[in-house]
Amino acid sequence: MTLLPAPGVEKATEATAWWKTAVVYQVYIRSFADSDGDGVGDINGLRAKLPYLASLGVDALWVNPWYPSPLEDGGYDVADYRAIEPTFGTLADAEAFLREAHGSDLKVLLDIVPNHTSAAHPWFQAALRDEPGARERYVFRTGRGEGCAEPPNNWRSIFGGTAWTRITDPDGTPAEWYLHLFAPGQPDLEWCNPQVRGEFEDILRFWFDRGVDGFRIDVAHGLSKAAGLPDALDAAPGAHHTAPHPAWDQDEVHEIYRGWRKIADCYDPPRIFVAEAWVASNDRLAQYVRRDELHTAFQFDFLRAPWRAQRMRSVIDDAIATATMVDAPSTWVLSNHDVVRHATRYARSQPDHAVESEWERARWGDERADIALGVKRARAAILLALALPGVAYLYQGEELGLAEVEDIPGDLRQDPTWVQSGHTDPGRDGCRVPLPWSGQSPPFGFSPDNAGANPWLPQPEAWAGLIAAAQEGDPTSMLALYRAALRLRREHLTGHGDLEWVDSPEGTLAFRRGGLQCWVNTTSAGIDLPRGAVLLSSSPLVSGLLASSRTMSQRSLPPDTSAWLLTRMT
Ligand code: ISL
Repeated sequence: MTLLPAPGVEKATEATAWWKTAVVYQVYIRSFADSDGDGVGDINGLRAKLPYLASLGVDALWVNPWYPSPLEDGGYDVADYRAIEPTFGTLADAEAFLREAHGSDLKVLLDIVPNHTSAAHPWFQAALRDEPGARERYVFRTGRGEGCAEPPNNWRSIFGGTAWTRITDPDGTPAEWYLHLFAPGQPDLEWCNPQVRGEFEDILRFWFDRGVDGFRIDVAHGLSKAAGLPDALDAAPGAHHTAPHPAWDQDEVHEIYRGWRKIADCYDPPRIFVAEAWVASNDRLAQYVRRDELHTAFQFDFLRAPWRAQRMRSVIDDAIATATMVDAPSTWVLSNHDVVRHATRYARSQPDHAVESEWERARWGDERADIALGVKRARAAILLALALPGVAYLYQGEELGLAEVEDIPGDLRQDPTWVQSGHTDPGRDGCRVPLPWSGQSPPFGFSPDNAGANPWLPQPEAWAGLIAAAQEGDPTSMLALYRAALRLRREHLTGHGDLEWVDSPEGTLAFRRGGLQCWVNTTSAGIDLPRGAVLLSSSPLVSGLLASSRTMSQRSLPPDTSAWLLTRMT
């Protein structure tokens, strides 16, 4: 690869850049495919599935953290940013994977975790030993109250409990507290320290030099904290999704990303970023994707929208307006490794407010899930997401129609949320269960036959009906729907930027992009569709005779169904 002498050369081709219209498939590597039979997914398992991913029709893969890690938080606790977790493989395996993915025309995004390291990282170990300057790379503070026995402020960990842990000096005396916005095994880094900045810029180059096409930035809104670490007005985890909070979304963070952008622009082709930033408003989100900062940022309002046309429409309008303001593409996500799978979110009554996963999980015990309904809506939702302008992210297993696994026994749960919430929130394991590829019983081809270990989370027996191998040959399967939608999106939608709403009855959505119309029915009654060739529908359409004519047939769009129609260009 060559380094360009002058950043900015890429601007000429930016209008058609791949990352503006891509469909990105998220690989949660631990649960994707296990090549060596230890019950944990790995890089060689992923390599073996590249033909599957290429034939699905996606443009890029985002691989969740694969670095050495105690795996206290599924790899988001990184002990070494320039190597591979032995359970997942070797650096040579990673390099082979990058070559092979590129050979299959797939770009690769990695996950960078700059807000915190693992407590096992040599920097934190040096900090515990109180080596000179080592504690300045993290956020250590003296406690409050008598004997400094109270945490330095009222911030809460996202996983539950206080965000501070007190250490003891080598002689056993209680000493300072360190900040961890997530698990105690994930100490927050001090981004005012130039050593921290230099280290991460070097890590970016390490992977860019190996051909990685970009990074998803974990907790991109967390790196800078308000000076003096003041108490939060509302300390509840997640409160900052709707209001300012001194731990999150501070203005100083943008300078960091301006530096990162310069590095990415020095490569040919330029490398790209997508920010995971949970912030209080779209205006705040737009700041992350200004022209000299990051390329894209996840827009989570769509993922949090209930299955209600009016709410979805306003979320879509807001997201597009914000992205347009800063000339960035919108990003559409229905599921990821942190939220309840959408086939399950849509399987219960739909509230009239944004759906947070904690809220969703809290009602598992009270309301039965109608998974058939959830899956029907999930089929309709993907036709909506893939018809929208911008980038779409798919989460592994949604193309098989997997629902959340709600009944994992407590003693097998691994997400720190489960323990840190005092066993009140089951956490995120239910969307991370290893994929079912083939066969009639666990491990469903996830691990080789005669594997020495069970999958790291138990798979439901009922997944026998959802294995990829069976869906391959079934034109009515979820997999077939995804394949068809991805092919038709390439043929009819790439390059048609704007969305234009079309009048449609209450409880439905209809819009035009280029020559295609997308119709979505979230009501419980069928609606008439306009004329035009039906390219694809998420469930079978109903045909009947028009009341006004004995010959002309009228198609009706059933409840919880979407359709793509080919209509005349206007
Ligand atoms: O609101 C939040 C914090 O601002 C959370 O939703 C947070 O953004 C989210 O939990 C961050 O997730 C990412 O970082 C975590 C890891 O556990 C998740 O899996 C990852 O996606 C810590 O690294």
